[in-house]
Amino acid sequence: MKSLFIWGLLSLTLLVSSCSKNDEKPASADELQGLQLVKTLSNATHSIDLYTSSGKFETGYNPIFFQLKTVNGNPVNNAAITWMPVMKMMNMSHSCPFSTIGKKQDAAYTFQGFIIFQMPGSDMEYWELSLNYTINGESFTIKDRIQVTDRTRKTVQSFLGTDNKRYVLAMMEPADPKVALNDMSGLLYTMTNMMQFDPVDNYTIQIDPRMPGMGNHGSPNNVHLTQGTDKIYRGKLSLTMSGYWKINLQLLDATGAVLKGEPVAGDNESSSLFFEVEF
Ligand SMILES: [Cu+2]
Repeated sequence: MKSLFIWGLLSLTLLVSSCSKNDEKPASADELQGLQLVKTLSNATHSIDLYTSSGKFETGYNPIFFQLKTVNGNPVNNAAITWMPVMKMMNMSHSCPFSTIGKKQDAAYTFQGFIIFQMPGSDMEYWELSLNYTINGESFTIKDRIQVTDRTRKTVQSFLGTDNKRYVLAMMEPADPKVALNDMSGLLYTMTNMMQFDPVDNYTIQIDPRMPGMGNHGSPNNVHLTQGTDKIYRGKLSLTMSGYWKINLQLLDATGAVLKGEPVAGDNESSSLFFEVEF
C-alpha cells in the first residue's frame, strides 16, 4: 500500500515536470537572457549575432555567445563551427588564445566559447573574426572586423618569460570582486607561433594583492593559483576592503623557476607582472 502511494507520487511528479517542460519550451530569444548584442556578422546565406554580458569585446577574457540564423531569420542548431580571431597590425598579423565552440548549457540555439584578446584594436590596427561552419555537409564562412576596446583595469598580460617563450596570462574570476576571500581563476597560454596559442600545464601563479593607495598593505589567506583537471588555474584572492588593488604576480614553471615577476619586498613596491581590480 505504501509503495503504491510512493509510485503514485512519483508518476504525478513526472507528469507535472514533463508538462511544465512543454509549457516552457525555450524560444531562441529566451536563451540570451542577461546578454547584450555586440555585433551581427553576415554573408549571403546566414548571419551570426554575437553577444557578451557587457555588449562589447574588451581586452582580456571574453565569454562569447552567438546564434547562427538563415537570411530568413530561422535559427540553425545543427552547425559544426570553428572560429579564428586575427589582429591585422601595420606590419604583421597575429591571433590570440581562444576556445573551441560548444552549445551554451541547456540551450538549443545558442553557441558559446571564449576569446582572450591581449590588445585592443584601433583604426589602423584591428581585429577580424572569421567563423567557419558546416551545415549538412556544406561549408560556409563569415568574416568581419570587430571592435575590441581596452579595459581600464588590467586583466591580461602578454610577456616574454626568462625561458624565452611568449606567454598570455588572463584572469577569469573574480569578475565581480567583493570584500571577501574571492575565488580566483585564470588561463595561461604560450605563443607557439603568431597564429597558435597552446595551454600551459603544471605552472604556478603566485599572487600578492596590495593596495598602493594605502601604504601598499596586503591581505591574509591568499592561495596561489594551481591547475585543476579542467586546465583552469584556481586559487583564492583575499580583498579586505573595497578600492583599487594591484594583484602582483609571479609565474613559476613546473620546476618552480620564476619565469616572470618579482616579489614585493624591501624597496620593490610592485611586480612587473600584475592584474588590477577596483570595486
Ligand atoms: Cu596586435
